[in-house]
Amino acid sequence: MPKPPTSLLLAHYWRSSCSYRVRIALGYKRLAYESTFVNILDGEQLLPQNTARNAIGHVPTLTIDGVPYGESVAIMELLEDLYPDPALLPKAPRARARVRELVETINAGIQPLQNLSVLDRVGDSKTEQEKRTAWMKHFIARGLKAFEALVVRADAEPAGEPDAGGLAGPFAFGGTFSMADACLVPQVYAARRVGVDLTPFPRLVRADGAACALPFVAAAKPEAQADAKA
Ligand SMILES: N[C@@H](CCC(=O)N[C@@H](CS)C(=O)NCC(=O)O)C(=O)O
Repeated sequence: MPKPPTSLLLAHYWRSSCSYRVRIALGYKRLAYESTFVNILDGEQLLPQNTARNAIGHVPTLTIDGVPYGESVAIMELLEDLYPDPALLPKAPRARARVRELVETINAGIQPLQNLSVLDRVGDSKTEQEKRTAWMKHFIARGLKAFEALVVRADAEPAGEPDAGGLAGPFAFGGTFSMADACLVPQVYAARRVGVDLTPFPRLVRADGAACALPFVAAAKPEAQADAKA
């Protein structure tokens, strides 16, 4: 078992879904960390102190013993490599690919499209909020529909098959919490905020409920963060 790092500093924002993923992963791995907050509504992500650690000007960044790492999935993969137990990914290569497929359905297929810098191109934040919301709802529902289909397909695989999720849940990929859940919970939170109808996605709602009942997931939720606004 590798030694815990001397220091972990997370630059994050309470309502950033990518920050929320990393908070969940850190909690799952039982790693304590310090926080520095970056208010992305005030544009703090573009200030030199943030771009010095995160070249594109995003949150989150995890600084490990003074060395910054950006991109939430790369951060979770790094934590997995450094601290493999408890695991965020299954060991079997094909099951591992299935979890990564779920992760990327959100990370590549939804989240970039709901980003502030993208929404600002869709419509003005003061005068065209409806247009922005409609855009987000469309792309979130499209991605969650795919996520639901992938989870249902994995549930249906006979146990022991390489792609089987096994046990039909309750989590996104079988009976064990994984990186797919660390991505799903923040995405469902964002979906609810913008009013996406989740009734077509019962399996995904069940996985979200199972994950949110875990104490480390509850501790990572936006409202539990020190920079949360009412
Ligand atoms: N792929 C990156 C995306 C990071 C990202 O888009 N962060 C958002 C918050 S979830 C952000 O900083 N947005 C600020 C902006 O769009 O200016 C990751 O997974 O960390």
